[in-house]
Amino acid sequence: MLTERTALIMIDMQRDFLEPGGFGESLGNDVSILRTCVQPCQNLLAAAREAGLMIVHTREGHRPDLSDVHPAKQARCAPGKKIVDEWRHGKIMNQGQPGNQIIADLAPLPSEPVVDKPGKGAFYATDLELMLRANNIEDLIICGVTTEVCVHTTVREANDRGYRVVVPQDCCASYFPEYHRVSIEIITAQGGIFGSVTDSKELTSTLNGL
Ligand code: TIU
Repeated sequence: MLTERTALIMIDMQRDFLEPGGFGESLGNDVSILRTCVQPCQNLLAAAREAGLMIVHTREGHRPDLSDVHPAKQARCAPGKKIVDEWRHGKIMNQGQPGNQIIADLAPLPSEPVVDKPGKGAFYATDLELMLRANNIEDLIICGVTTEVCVHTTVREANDRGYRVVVPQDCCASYFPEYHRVSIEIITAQGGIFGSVTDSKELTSTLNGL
């Protein structure tokens, strides 16, 4: 399944979700829980680079003028901690701010595109599909945070667009371990209704053999 037509999509491994003081914590979450997936993501990223896969990073974030924030999304945020409000590390979930940057452990290389996305799915209102089509990509490895929100949404969007999707489960994490477990089960249920599941060890050993 892993070929020159496979791309790795790393979803929203940004400070806003993984470090204290950002969007994830503003929602009342313990962000340290997400650290479990960082080392597996590092291993997978290194193997994907070595194998020459196309690698795309995404970041969830908005324009400082708020012109791309739906009121429905803003309404979910606490007073004083709304999108682009100033908080502990700059403006929350705002493009260009410290919280919007990919964590240092998984910093993109200059050759790796970074897609800024205003929604939960990486295909919504972005040029991700154009990039994948232009590079003849048919198979996607999708991982990152959080499993049940941006990873799941992107997996479903990708499947509807005709991509075969595999999710390395240890390269994903949720603030709610139970939601992570169930999200992975949902993907594998019914014979893999919209994707399949693997782990970083299996993927990296396959990639190392390419
Ligand atoms: N809150 C939560 O679990 N996730 C998000 O808001 N965005 C992503 O999953 N990236």
